[in-house]
Amino acid sequence: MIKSKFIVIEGLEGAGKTNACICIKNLLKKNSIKNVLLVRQPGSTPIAEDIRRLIKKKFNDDNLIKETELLLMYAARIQLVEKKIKPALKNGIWVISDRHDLSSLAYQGGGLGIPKKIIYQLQSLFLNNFIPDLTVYLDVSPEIGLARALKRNPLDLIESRSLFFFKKTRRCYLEKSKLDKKTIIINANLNIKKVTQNITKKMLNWLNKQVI
Ligand code: Z5A
Repeated sequence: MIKSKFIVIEGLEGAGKTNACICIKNLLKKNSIKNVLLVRQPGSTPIAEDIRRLIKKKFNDDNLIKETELLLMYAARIQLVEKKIKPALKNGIWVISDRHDLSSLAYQGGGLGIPKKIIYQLQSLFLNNFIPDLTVYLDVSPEIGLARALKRNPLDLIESRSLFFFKKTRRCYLEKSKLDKKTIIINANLNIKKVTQNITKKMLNWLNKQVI
């Protein structure tokens, strides 16, 4: 049996993270890995879900300043990591997370311009050396991703930001992903069938390399 792993799916909105999570969960199941926990960030514990609602809400008489937004993302993340992710991994359960700390680096760092060294400090203070075993980054252009997201629902607070914000966010995602040996990059501009095929192929390749 392979030791349980922490797999993270990243990308802009409309990249197809929901589809990727399901595809990977099914692939693990086919390969006899049936104990899998799916989580999302921010969220997936009662407190973290409350933080998620707060972050997404539009206030008429107040707005989140970028530093508050970053700290709330981290608060939700630490709650989830400590309460659910680490205990699951310890009990032999694989974890697939829809987003993790790379989202903070890309959105609050790349997009909002908070100095990356501050985000790395938070990462090292609160996550220590807890890093994903694998990150699957779905690279989509903001134009395509936002058009997909808009078809589904009205845009929330973060989704309503400018195209320039999402271009900066994507640039940061790409820079980091290209440098990280534990990240698989998928072209998510393609149709859903092709994207699913590419995820399956690369995931199988990764899975076959995991030692027992
Ligand atoms: N955020 C942050 O700023 N900092 C952080 O540290 C963290 C998060 C952790 C979370 O909201 C927001 O928080 C997010 C980043 C920020 N905000 N923004 N903007 P969320 O969870 O609601 O948003 P999301 O993570 O971006 O989810 P999403 O919009 O649902 O994206 P998705 O899961 O990648 O998309 P999807 O549901 O799989 O697909 C969207 C639609 O596109 C759907 O109808 C699909 O059928 C369709 N789709 C998907 N793939 C394709 C392809 N390949 N072709 C055609 N159509 C497709």
